[in-house]
Amino acid sequence: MNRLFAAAALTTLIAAPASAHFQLVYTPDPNIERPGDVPLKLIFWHPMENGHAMDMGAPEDIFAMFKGEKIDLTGSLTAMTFKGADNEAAAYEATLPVKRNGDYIVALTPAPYYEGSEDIYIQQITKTFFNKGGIPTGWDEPLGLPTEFVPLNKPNNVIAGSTFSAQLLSEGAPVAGAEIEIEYIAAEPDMETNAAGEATVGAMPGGALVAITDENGVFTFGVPRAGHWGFAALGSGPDTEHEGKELSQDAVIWIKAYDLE
Ligand SMILES: [Cu+2]
Repeated sequence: MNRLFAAAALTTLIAAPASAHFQLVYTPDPNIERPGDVPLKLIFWHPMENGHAMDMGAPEDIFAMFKGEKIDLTGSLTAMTFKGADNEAAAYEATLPVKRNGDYIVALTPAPYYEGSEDIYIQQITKTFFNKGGIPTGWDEPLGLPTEFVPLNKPNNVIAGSTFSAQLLSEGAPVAGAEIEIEYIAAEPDMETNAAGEATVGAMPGGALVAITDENGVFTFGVPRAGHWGFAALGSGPDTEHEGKELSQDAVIWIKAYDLE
């Protein structure tokens, strides 16, 4: 709660955006038909308002889980510059090699980011789901991350207008009563230019969208629109300190919703 209030208070002072930081692991379509290398854009941004982008440090880890087999993606990391609507920021690219049918669950552990306005570090451990051939193979299994969301609906093809539920875990245990921030990628990044595209929606009045997990650590959100939706739990991870300062170790999950046509 503190961070939401802090963000709102800051807004009145410097007219900074009130919505949330979100770590992206982005590619336009998570549903893959042919084998090949899938480019991923790792961007730390305010995607719902097409707002300020933050400089990422070199990620601590990135891997994909495929049928219980861990594929190290750190060797594919390449620095790039993301051009947001307001500013440019250090970001990264990675490559996901997709060969066989099934779920490829990518987990990114970024370097802790120092947020000067709050005098804290933020580390958003982020899961994004890819699938080849429409064959489900483990999207509903936890990866054993320090904190993570485990989806209760298949995350790579949610129908716009339906609901999405997930369970929040910290060290494998459900987290009840956690605040979940909800975000939409308003201006999808261009894969060639690494620039934010045209915004399709504006920022919401009233600041960040928020849900609360129930006693089993589960939240549900009615997904109103096709596109990329992200969910973040602030401070749900076990690590609370980095370089002598407070660390918010967050869980982030991304899903892709489609219109039923
Ligand atoms: Cu922010």
